[in-house]
Amino acid sequence: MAEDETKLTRTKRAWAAAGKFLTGRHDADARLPPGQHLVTDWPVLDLGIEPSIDIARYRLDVTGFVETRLSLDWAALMALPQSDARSDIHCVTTWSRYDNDWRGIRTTDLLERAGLMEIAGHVLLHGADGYVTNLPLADFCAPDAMLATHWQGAPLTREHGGPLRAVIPHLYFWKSAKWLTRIEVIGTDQAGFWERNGYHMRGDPWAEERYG
Ligand SMILES: Nc1nc2c(c(=O)[nH]1)N[C@H]1C(S)=C(S)[C@@H](COP(=O)(O)O)O[C@H]1N2
Ligand SMILES: [Mo]
Repeated sequence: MAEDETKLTRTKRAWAAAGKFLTGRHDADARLPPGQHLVTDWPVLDLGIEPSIDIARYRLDVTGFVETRLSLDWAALMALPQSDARSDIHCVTTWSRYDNDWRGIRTTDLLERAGLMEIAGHVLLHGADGYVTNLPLADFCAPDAMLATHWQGAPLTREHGGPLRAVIPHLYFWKSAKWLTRIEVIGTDQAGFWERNGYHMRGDPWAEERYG
């Protein structure tokens, strides 16, 4: 697990306490959520450990409240339906980036293979760097939610979470775990890394759910 107390987390907790970036404006119809500004580049944000993942040894595990636990190697992942989806990125640090073309596996196509138990309610997404983030199953199963392998036609780079990252476009981007290695289906909600450090449990950009 990444160390909980760092300069970065202290800064973010202080921002949370001060309500930094909160504008109080709400317009659910606007494409650009309140308090966001557009960028055309793609900033890199993470805890600073960017694991190098060997595809030959890579596995994606699906554990917890599922009917069948999965441990899929790269070939098994590639044998699942491959889909394309275009979506916008909204980062809690106030940048948004429009029209990202993702290719990968729809979260629903993967979860269909595992089957959900009745008590399943949320997921924890685990990254190979020790990062964890939580989200409701309903958000994880949104129609444009992906386990992405490609961005704008090219394999995801390591810095952006390659070989496989989550993309949950309708929530702030901290919910989109990079270097995804495990999807843990849980019952009641449990806080992930940033959620324990002042960020919101859900993170809807249009409701400005930046801080919890
Ligand atoms: N595994 C992992 N995933 C992560 C993070 C991280 O530190 N580790 N940071 C999150 C945060 S805070 C953001 S804003 C996005 C940034 O993704 P990007 O670097 O591709 O822009 O990744 C999210 N996913
Ligand atoms: Mo972020």
